Amino acid sequence: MDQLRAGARLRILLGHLGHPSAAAIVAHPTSGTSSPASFQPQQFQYTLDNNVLSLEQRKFYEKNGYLVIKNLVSHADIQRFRSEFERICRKEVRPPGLMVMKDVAIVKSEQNLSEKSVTKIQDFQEDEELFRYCTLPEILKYVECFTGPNIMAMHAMLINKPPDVGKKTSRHPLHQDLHYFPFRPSNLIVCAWTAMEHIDRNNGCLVVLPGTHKGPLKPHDYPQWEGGVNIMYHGIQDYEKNNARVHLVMEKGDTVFFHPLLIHGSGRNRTQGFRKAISCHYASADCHYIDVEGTSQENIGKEVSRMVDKFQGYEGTVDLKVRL
Ligand SMILES: O=C(O)CCC(=O)C(=O)O
Repeated sequence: MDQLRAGARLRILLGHLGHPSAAAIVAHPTSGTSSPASFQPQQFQYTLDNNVLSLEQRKFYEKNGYLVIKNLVSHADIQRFRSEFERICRKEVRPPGLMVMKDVAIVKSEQNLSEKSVTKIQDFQEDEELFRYCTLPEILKYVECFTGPNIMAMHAMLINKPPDVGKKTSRHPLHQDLHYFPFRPSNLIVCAWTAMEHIDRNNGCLVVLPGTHKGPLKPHDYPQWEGGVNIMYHGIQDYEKNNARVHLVMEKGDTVFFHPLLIHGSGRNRTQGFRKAISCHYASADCHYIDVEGTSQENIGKEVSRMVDKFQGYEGTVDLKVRL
C-alpha cells in the first residue's frame, strides 16, 4: 500500500492481484443481487460485477454516469478533515507538494492564508490525515466497482467554496474531469466527492448533466465570464443546452461517484458559509498515460507546466502526467 511512483502521486491503494492490502475490500453485498439469471453482463460497460452495487445501482450509473451513496463517510472523519484543513490554513502544517488555490475575487482583499482566502487545496497525498480520505475502506469499496481491485489515487482535493462576493467567481463552470487527466481508458477512472456539510443550490451544490459520460471529451477553455474565473477552472461551451440538469442536494457524509466524462460543475455560494467538500479521483492500475500534445488537452497540459514552474520553483519542467 501507499507506493509512491516516481515522485508522483500514484498510490496503489489496494495491493496487487492476489495480495490485497489492509485497505482491500472483498465483496460487500448491498440490497438486491448483482447478477440475476436474466441479467446480461455485456450490457454494462461502466460498472463491474463485484457484488457491491445492486443491479439497480449499476443500471443507474450506466445510464446517468453518477451514483450517490447516502451517509457513507462518518461525521467524525469529516471533522478530522475539517480540522486538518484549518491547520493548513493556519500554516501549522504544510505538506510537501500541496497546492493552495485562492479565489480570484478575494485574493486581493484576503492576502493572508486563511479559511477565507483558500478556495481549494489539492495534491494532499503527503498529508497523512487528509489522505486518509482516499484510503477509507467505505469509499474504496465503491471505487472498486468502477476501477476493479487495483486502484491508484490520482488527484485529491478539498474544496472550500467561499461566499460569493457578487462577481459569481464561486461558480465552477461545466466541465469534464477527463480534460485534466492524461491517462486512459476513461471507464476505469472514477471520482469520489463527499459533502462535508449539507449542500444545496444555496451554497453551490454539484450540478450534473446525466448521461453525458457517454459522449466524447469536449474542448475546454476559460469561460468568458464577467468578474473573472478561477485559475484552471476551464469549462465547455459546446454542450447540449437542452440536456436535463440535476442539482445534487447532499447531506454531510453523502458521497457521489462519477465518471470523468460526466459534464458537471457547481453553482454560486449565496450563503455566508464556506461550502466544503473533499474528493479523490481514482484510476485502475491498468490505465496508461497518453501524450496530450496535439489533443484538446494540450492547453491544460501547458498551463499546468507553466503554473507549477512559477509557483513551486521546480527546476525541471513538470507536465500534466506528474502534476495531476
Ligand atoms: O466542488 C465543486 O464545487 C466542484 C468541484 C469540481 O467539479 C472539480 O473540482 O472538478
